[in-house]
Amino acid sequence: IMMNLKNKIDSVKNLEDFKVLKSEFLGKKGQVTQLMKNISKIDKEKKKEYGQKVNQLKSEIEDVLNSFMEELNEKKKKSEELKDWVDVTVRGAKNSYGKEHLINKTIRESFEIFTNLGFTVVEGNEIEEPWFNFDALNTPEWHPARDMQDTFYLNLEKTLLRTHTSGVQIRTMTKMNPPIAVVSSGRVYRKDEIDATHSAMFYQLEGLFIDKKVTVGNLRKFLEIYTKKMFGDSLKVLLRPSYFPFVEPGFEVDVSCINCGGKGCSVCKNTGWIEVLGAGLVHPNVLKNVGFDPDEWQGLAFGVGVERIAMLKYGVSNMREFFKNDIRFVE
Ligand code: FA5
Repeated sequence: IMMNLKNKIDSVKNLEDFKVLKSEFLGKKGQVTQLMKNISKIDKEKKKEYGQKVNQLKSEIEDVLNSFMEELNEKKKKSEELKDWVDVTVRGAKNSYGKEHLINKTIRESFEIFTNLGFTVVEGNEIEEPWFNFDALNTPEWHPARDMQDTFYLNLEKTLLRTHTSGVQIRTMTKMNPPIAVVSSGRVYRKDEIDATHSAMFYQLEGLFIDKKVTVGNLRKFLEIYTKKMFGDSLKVLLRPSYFPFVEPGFEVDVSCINCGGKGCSVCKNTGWIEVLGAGLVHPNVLKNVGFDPDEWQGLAFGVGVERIAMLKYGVSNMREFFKNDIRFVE
């Protein structure tokens, strides 16, 4: 019987198996009970010895079953503990985090500089009417920028994809009274030849400041504060006279090349300078177009090429990287 028990106990996996096994040996119809019942068939003088042997067997079986039960409980406890067990030394799964795109970062940093100077951020329209994009900005019909070759017209030329953010100047001045200090940024579109520093869609950041007695000195100071905050105090700013119909005088603004410290390199094509924006004093005709008296109010305006700033600041050598949506670049 003991041999039989030991063989069978090996296949016990859980409490149910155990109960079945126990009753097979010790239950009412179990093997030991059967042995006890057989005592009536035993000779009188051997009954005592037989009884003792069966009782001994019974207690041995109980011992085996009890210690097996203990083992089973122990195993169960351990497996429950294991369920709650955490290995703090195992490496965690790698999370990838979203990053701010360099264009957004550059716009945000620029806005921060100007809002600290008292400017307010305003929204413009990507789909614009020719009046806001050209006419009100003193840009006559004959101006080459209006050409079909350069501008994406929509809706039988009643609307267009704005070619610059300067239309925001007009929209702002028709809504607000001076003094005005606003910045705005967004996409602009041109049929430009695409290369490392030109794209058919790019971002501009426009600034407009209207007050009394506004001078080129004010313009220069704003642009110096902006570019130095962006690139550091050692940066030099160069205003080159240039022509935009909506300003007088007008400038193209270069900054000293931070890549080579102004000595000359491939980024600045050995000139030591890089053009980053257009600017000027608001043309009197533009002020008249929105009903402001040019004798009372003057203004300054500037339009920054956001990608150019981002390329310089973050060392991006090709503008196309910004719009390829390559996750490695964004990361
Ligand atoms: C203008 O768009 C004027 N509206 C700027 C301005 C505003 C002048 C207010 C005066 C007063 P321009 O076409 O030069 O100017 O463009 C301004 C800047 O946009 C350039 O200095 C350059 O940094 C950037 N830019 C111009 N064309 C492209 C292009 N195709 N791809 C990327 N950046 C460009």
